[in-house]
Amino acid sequence: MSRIKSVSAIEILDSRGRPTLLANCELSDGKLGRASVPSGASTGSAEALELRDRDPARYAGLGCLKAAENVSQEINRAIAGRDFASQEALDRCLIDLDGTDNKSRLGANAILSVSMAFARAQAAQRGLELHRHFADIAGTVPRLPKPMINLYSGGLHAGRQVAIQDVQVVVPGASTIQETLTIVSDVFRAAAKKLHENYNMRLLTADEGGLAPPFASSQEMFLEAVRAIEAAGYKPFDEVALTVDVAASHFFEDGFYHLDGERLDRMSMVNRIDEWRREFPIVSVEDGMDEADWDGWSALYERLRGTAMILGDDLLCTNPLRIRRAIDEKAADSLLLKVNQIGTLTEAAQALELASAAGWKVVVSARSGETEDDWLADLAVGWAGDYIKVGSITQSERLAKYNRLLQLEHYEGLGF
Ligand code: 2PG
Ligand code: MG
Repeated sequence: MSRIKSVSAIEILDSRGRPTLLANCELSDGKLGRASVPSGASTGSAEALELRDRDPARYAGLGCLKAAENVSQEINRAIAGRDFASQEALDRCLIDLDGTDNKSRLGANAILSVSMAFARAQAAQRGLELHRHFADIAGTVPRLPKPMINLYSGGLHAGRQVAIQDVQVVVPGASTIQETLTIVSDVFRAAAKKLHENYNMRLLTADEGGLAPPFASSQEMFLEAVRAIEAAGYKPFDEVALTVDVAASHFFEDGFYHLDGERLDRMSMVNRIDEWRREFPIVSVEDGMDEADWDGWSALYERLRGTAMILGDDLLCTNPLRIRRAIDEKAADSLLLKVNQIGTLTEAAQALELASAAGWKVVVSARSGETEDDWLADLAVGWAGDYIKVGSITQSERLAKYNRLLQLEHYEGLGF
């Protein structure tokens, strides 16, 4: 039993300089939990609602004062002085208090900040490292996830210089996080050097720390990624492979995929992704199709299954109902898990359970707007994610997570 003494929240800034929330949860025995919440840019339309002030006089309307007040006032009044036997008991109470389907009254940012701060406070009360507490919440056995690390960015994360959003690298054969980061750093340096040679650019990075030179096309982005892997001395596919977040919802309009100046119908888009997969060492395709193009997703699944992960982000929004549908319709075979898409740890754990029971792979993911908080690393480890997706290795809000993985590897003796 954990009795809550009080909860409160303040507005802080994320890695894009936009407001987000930091919540504080104090238990009656004096144990404290503090957590901040991330924020996306290429959001799915089925995501829980992030409450913003919409006051144009502050942060162009993106302020979070109202959400902070909801935590410190209404949520605090509802839960202070009460005992909660579990994370689920607390989260159910928050969901009921909000009373909407998409957490739009109190705000998913407000609700998640409390859900996460309470988890930290409970972990402190139990004297457990956070990842162990997360594992107990979901009934999982902790294990290190393989990092999926951002190399190049386009789409909404880099001014749309090409249509697709992220090309990432994975190191299939690495046996530790340390080895993974060493190899990825070699590839990143080789890519940065080429960027200077080919585009006469210095190292400017996109929202998640990826490189974002003015590629002529998405195709060129893949080609340059392969060249960077080779220039760093590694064998594409076997030693360093690619994953892509196509984020197709963000260039789908009027029934067509507007890809780098082309206008593709559903099957042409499926064909194009398949061509990329044949030509380049791509082992995972995220959001290959628009979030509402369920038939397109099923067609992509038919085409790619067994050759690359068919990973749903905007399609699924970490929402158990949408995941159920995707399992039934054979629309995907992997879940991108982002807790703030659904708004509580309990619902995210349900999403995890559903996906795992269907034999899916799970990628625990950060958002493009992050803070220095590192709970995501503990979550990916505690919930035994197959992969963790945090962005590049160049910005501290990303490195906080990679560095936490290194700590868990070294001090907790955890492995893949
Ligand atoms: C995504 C994420 C992270 P955002 O699309 O997978 O890369 O982006 O947080 O902007 O939704
Ligand atoms: Mg995505």
